[in-house]
Amino acid sequence: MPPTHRYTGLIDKYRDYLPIHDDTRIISLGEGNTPLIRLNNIPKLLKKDINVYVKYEGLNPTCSFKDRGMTMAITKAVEEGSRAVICASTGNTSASAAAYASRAGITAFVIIPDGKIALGKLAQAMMHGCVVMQIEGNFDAGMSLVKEVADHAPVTIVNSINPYRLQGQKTAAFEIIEELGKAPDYHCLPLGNAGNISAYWMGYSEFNQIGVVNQRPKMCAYQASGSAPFLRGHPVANPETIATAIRIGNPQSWDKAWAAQKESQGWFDEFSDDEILRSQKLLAEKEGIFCEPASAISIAGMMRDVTSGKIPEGSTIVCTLTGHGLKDPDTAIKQSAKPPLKIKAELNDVKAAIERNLKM
Ligand code: AN7
Repeated sequence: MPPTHRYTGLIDKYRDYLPIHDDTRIISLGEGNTPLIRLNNIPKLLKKDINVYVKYEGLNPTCSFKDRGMTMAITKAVEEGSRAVICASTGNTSASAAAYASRAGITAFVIIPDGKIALGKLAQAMMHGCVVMQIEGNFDAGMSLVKEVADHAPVTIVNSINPYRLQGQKTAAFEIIEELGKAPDYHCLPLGNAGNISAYWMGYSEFNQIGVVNQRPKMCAYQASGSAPFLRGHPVANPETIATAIRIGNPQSWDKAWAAQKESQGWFDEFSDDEILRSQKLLAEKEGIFCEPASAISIAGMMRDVTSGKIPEGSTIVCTLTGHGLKDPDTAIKQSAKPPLKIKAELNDVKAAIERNLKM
């Protein structure tokens, strides 16, 4: 059999739309090309005639959407001769930076908040052998340190203030348009440091501008109530939420996110930790899709806005699931309604357990 087409990552696929030279050495782990899965059971529960898809970004190489931006940021850092990169992170950026830096053969320094990072993300950063600096402070403190130190040390910042990050991340919008044959009517996503909403808006706008589509979605972005600077209208000093990925009080892409919301005529909203966890569980139980708590806020948002009619019936909606559920096993296990059944290793006990627990 002749070899069929081998997917080699988003830079290779979308090089015509990215600031890449023909001879650029691409640092890739095959990121992008993630599934767009149609939800079946949750729309039925809502009793609404809607087309909802999830963009399952947890299936990227390091299990979050950050890989889309990181392949670009590390590729360009290497091209520009950089030997080291640095980022502040609530977890996923550090996991991705660590992996792509390893791939490139350069050093990654990551600054993470003390004790507030999900276990899977810490495992990734440690496993890839980057230099992990855990600070007595939150993400925002880490972010200011990174911006300061980059003026004094030979390191390239790979947070989303690095413009190549957003360039890579905009390709998620391209993929969605290609799969749907149009832009969705609404795009729901979590909002933290505000890089992703800015990148999606850029991607949708570019394909709209060159005439691939003639419409752009309303951008609907959601924050955790304890960490909701866009709802308060100003930075929040001590952000708190169980969704540690979006525990960010001073978002770096503040103006870009407001522009996306205004130009798209979308909106921001907020959810309690309980609501976030309930939507995470619902998605896992009803659709078989496991995302991390921060990602589930896009489901919470979609459900609230569909139920209220703010998103009308007949709409096509895409929710981005930014990270995989296995990133944060502690939170998943703690909130599971059913702990494992403790039973004897005997046929009758297993049979009885099956009969008691069959779904009707
Ligand atoms: C799963 O890793 O900021 O609004 O340092 O990990 O683009 O920041 C993570 C953010 C949503 C928010 N969902 O996206 C980091 C970091 C997940 C995330 C967001 C993040 P942005």
